Amino acid sequence: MADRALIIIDVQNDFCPGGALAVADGDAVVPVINGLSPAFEHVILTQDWHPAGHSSFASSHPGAQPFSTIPMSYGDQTLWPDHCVQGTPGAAFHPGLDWTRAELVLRKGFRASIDSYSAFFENDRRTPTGLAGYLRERGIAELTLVGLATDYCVAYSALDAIGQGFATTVRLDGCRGIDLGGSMAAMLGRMRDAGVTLA
Ligand code: VGL
Ligand code: ZN
Repeated sequence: MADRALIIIDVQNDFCPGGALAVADGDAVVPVINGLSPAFEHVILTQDWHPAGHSSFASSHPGAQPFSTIPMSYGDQTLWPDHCVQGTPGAAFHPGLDWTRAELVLRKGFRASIDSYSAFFENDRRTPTGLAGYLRERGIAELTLVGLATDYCVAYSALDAIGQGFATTVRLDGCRGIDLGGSMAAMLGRMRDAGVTLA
């Protein structure tokens, strides 16, 4: 049987209650993920990791409000409150998350001019992060995704994982969403249609 990996998406303080871009009940995923991870041969984490002044921050665009959308060279980009700034406590993993067994921490969103929701491709949908190659080279074919946020980084990662040929499951009990303008229902539908197993 091919190896299976648990991919833990962005379980960082800024996405948990009290954080800069808090997802409702975000910290509830921590005990669920801690319970799941011992069953996987491979544990991989992603970390949203923006430089100060990142182009996805509303504060970088005079007059723009958080949660509005602006056109960028690579397509529409939602603007967020400043979050997950490199080296800050908000960018650290939730202190209760057990990531002792993690073999890879993949950082994303570190280029100032482009955001990256997916663990596989930046928001231009073309620039790879290297994760697909890493997984293939290590013989990992089955992925289970958990983390924050269901309708952004988890969903875009799951859609790209399927597109890259990985058998992909999202464990919804290990995820929480932002739900901006119906994004939760929309992204659950897109994942289901693409062949992601929603468990
Ligand atoms: C995320 C918005 C901005 C996420 C990251 O982890 O889902 N969402 N940056
Ligand atoms: Zn971000």
